[in-house]
Amino acid sequence: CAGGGSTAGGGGDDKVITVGFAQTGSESGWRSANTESMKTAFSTENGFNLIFNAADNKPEAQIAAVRSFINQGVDAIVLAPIVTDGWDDVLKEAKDANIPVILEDRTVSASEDLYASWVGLDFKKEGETAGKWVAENFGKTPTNLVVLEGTTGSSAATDRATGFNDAIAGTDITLLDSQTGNFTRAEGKTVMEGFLQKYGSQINLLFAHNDDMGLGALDAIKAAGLTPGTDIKIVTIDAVKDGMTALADGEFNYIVECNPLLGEKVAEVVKKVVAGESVDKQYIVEDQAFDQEQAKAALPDRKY
Ligand code: GYE
Repeated sequence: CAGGGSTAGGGGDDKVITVGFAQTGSESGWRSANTESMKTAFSTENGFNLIFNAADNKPEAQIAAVRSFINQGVDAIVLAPIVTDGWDDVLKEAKDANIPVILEDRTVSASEDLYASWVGLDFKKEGETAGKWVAENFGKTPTNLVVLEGTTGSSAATDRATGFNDAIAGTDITLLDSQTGNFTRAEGKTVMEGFLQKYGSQINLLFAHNDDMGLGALDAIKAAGLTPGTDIKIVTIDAVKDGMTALADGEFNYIVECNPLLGEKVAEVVKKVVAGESVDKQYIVEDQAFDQEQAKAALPDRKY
């Protein structure tokens, strides 16, 4: 391309790329950080025209958003699928219209031929890391566990549950109850209230599929006169600032990170796909994990 840099920023190609991004909604701190990362990466300065849609975690609304992107004739569609199933038809429609689809964050059960690439996280490994820590610390004494699950049917919830359950198999940990809190603080609180009414101080351990549900549960635990982090140990996933603060303050006991800053990588993949260059079928971003001391050390530099 002649005289690179004719557009502002590092866009390279002169042609603006119109991208429809179908986000899940705004259920959590992780999601806010992810949306911001995507909007920054898909900026005008970077050569994009971004059409953003958040579906309020309603799968039908998200399918409708993707269909509307197809009708608008966008250059590419980025999809953070709320649930795994139900994508075959609309992804086929995108393919027939020659519009490439790039998945970010969660994945789908549809055939791999129906999307160009997936930029995401190893949710099963996240669950496993949480489960291993729990097994090491509580696996040899009788321990009663409750679980706050993420959105039912999402790859994040399904795979985290699988990884966690595999890791605690054969330990002295007993699962009292497991219910969805839809990745939100409000539902995390309500479901935990229900658990506490039913099982009271029998509960020794809470595994929440994300920080926000764990943070909601803190209110319920305190209202029941119990001390989070001590009477009930708490393990979560994400490592957003509020979660890390609860961990550093001793109210959580362990957090497995899930990196929401995927925007730059997704934008790079979209540019390649639109340019007809080959890309990998999946890019998995690495996560770490934190105990209370590690959270104290990491907190000052936390970006989200
Ligand atoms: O853990 C949760 C969010 O899909 C990884 O969705 C994402 C999850 C994340 O709402 O906080």
